[in-house]
Amino acid sequence: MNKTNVLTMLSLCSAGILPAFSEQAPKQTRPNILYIMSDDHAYQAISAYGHGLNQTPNIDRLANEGALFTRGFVTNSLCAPSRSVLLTGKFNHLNGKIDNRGSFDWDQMNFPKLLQQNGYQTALIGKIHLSGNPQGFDYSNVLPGQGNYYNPDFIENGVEKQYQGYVTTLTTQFALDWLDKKRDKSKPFCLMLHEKAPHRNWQPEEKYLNLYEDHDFPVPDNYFDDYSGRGTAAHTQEMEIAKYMSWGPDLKFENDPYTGKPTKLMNNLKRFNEAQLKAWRAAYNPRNEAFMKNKPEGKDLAIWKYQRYMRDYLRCIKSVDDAVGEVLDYLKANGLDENTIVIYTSDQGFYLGEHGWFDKRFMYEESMRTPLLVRYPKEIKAGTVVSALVQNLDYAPTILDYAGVPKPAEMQGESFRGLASGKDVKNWREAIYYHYYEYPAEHRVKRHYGIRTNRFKLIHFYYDIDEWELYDLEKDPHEMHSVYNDPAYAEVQARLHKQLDGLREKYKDKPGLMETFPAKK
Ligand code: SGN
Ligand code: CA
Repeated sequence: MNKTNVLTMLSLCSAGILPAFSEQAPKQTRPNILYIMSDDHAYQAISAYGHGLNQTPNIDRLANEGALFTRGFVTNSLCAPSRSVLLTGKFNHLNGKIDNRGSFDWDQMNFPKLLQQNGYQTALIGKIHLSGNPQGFDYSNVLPGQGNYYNPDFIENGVEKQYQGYVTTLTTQFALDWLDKKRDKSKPFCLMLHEKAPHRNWQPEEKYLNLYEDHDFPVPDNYFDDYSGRGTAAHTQEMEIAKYMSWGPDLKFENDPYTGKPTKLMNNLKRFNEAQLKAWRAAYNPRNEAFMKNKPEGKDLAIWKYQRYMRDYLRCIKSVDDAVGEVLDYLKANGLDENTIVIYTSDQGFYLGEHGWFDKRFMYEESMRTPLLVRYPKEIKAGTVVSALVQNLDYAPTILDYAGVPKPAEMQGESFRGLASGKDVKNWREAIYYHYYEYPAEHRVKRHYGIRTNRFKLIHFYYDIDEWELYDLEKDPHEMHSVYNDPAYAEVQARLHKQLDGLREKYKDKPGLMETFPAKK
């Protein structure tokens, strides 16, 4: 190749038109990527984050041997929108998937497509919750919609089939099977392993049905929050454990303890085989009978519900943690652990009783934040802690960066590769942008957008209200008291408004743009 040809090749590579690396390039220069994401896994329920609720020794391995991000956030705390941001590196107002309803445009650019074009083998296994056939994957085996915990259907490369077994175990098995037998081992891989658990309504694996039964979890200090100090949105949500958990699928009663009528739990249990049903009833029936004998009331009942929720939720996480251990062991046993970047995250955070809530959606901390742990021994020192503001918007650019593939101009996130390897990254962002749209809908969390800096959070609730909230996270980490219009914060407020306008402009989220996606009543 002469000099001009080399230069042409280089410029075509950097424009993303030609593969960034030729097929002959030494394989070890291109790392594998194992992206593990669970559904609704709160950072409070990962022991590496230090909340002391439960133990997740396998997920913790990623933090002990790699980096733990303490300020990882999503741009919209809901499943399908979060996944669309992950794939495209673009905010929802530009990738079109603003809420869980409506279709997703798979024809648009996504990072697995770019990896594929650059010689990677790609696979998507587990929950994706985006309608249509996944694009960008050499292999896909996904749950339809939300999927089921027991004996679920999977759609393998477009063909749907029911499998016997527990969803977390099956998803992990399919992932190991692809790694071991189905992929082209001459190419680097990007495997997206998406666990359904611990999504509502928290059906534990048979072997964990009794785990934590004798353990009482600490009740958050603001469990009996009365929402004073905040605006309409916090008062009108439908996320309170005490009020909105169903006796059937959520709290596991086959008959309503007050009316005696059959609950909807049986709909869920229809997929169970006899042995599974037997194990399930052996676990829940005696507990439910004990409840019937001594029905708690008022605050005691609210705490009882919290305990049942936490036990089931954390049981589901136990299986997820096992799964992470299995894949990490596989990488190690097969000599893949040094050259594979392992990422663990969730599609958003979750309330574990804070403000009395379950679910997510709000820009308040527990749902806007999400766990993020990254292991890559070649670049990331064991025990690294990153406190810079990062978002799921950054995942696609980061993965492309590690793979040596140029980031397309339309991607809005930034690579956090430098932060993970402990570099002092100059000019890293000082604020992040959030926008939630799914209203009116289940849980009735009003539409809102806002900005979060290291210390402050400014939120605008809109659509059928027009209210602002401002939090000083240093003085009020649990967001109990909005200081919007408090004269002591006048300067901060003005600055945040300006910064928010700047972010909306930077990310091209124009006032009124969301009206192009009319809310369904
Ligand atoms: C289901 C749940 C909701 C949850 C949404 C979205 N209800 O509808 O509690 O908010 O999913 O979750 S359930 O009774 O059917 O479980 S998401 O993670 O997919 O966005
Ligand atoms: Ca989710």
